[in-house]
Amino acid sequence: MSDILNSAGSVHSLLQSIKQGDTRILSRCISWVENESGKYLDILQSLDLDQFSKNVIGITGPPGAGKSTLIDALAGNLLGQGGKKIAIICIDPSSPFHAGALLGDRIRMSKWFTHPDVYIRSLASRGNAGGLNPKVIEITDLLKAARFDYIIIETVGVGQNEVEVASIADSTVVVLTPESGDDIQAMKSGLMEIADIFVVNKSDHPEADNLLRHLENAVMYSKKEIPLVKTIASQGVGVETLSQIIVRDLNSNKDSEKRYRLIAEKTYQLVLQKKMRSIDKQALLDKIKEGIRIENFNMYRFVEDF
Ligand SMILES: Nc1nc2c(ncn2[C@@H]2O[C@H](COP(=O)(O)OP(=O)(O)OP(=O)(O)O)[C@@H](O)[C@H]2O)c(=O)[nH]1
Ligand SMILES: [Mg+2]
Repeated sequence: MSDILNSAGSVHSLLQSIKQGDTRILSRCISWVENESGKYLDILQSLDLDQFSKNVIGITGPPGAGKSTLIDALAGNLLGQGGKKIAIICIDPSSPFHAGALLGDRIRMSKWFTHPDVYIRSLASRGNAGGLNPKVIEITDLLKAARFDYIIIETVGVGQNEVEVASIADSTVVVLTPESGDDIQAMKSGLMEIADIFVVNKSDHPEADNLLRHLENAVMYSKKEIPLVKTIASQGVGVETLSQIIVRDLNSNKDSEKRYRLIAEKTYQLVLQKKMRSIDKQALLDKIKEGIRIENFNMYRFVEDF
């Protein structure tokens, strides 16, 4: 492996290895992307992906809704179809540190960690406020290059992160529980916009039917059709149905306009990242000092000229 990783001009062979399922090389390339080191840019620029293929599943919802438990069961179901390879990305907002993020999900999804057809990668989120990992777009594309049949991304939150994950996922599953009532009220219109599928998990809870009715009502007034699925993730109940609905949603011929918007949104995020990188704070400070020294400094004129 070290030969391929170290020698010059071997981006092609790296990508070949990734395509052939070499997860050690895949992991290394993901780390390069995360750290913007090694051949990361060459690799990304050599990707040859079908922008219209759909296999990215976003699973989002409030903390503790049962997302990981659901993914665990879902992975079992999808693998049961035979011959499928699954990648799971968990984005953990509770810890900005990698080790912490990894440990939490390693415990929850322990049974898949050694499965040859499952690849799990935990990513830290941007910081304590949550949000997606800034490299998740690129990492998802590497996983696509690695020819996973399904790429499942777990993110926490009712709020901004959900909107973000919807811009990466081909099918967004919003997991709610009877416990998350207040959040839903606050987010209703936003949730309708991003959800392709609603899951009412913990439906063993006595209030579950209330939530279901509430959502049914909301969905009736929404512009698009959003399937609702009741699950008890911890017992595997409803998982088969959910799995079928997700696969159907991925295979459906949704309007191509949405595809273009999705690609535009991802490109926008990448452009934003690139622009941010080009801002050198020390240079900014020096320029401000200079500006204040020689003229009547105005921050707004300065920003326009920057
Ligand atoms: N009663 C009940 N408990 C469940 C169900 N699904 C998951 N749980 C439990 O809920 C707790 C949280 O589950 P997780 O799968 O870790 O939830 P999560 O949404 O991934 O949590 P975070 O990643 O921390 O946001 C665990 O103790 C699960 O066993 C369910 O359907 N019914
Ligand atoms: Mg989780």
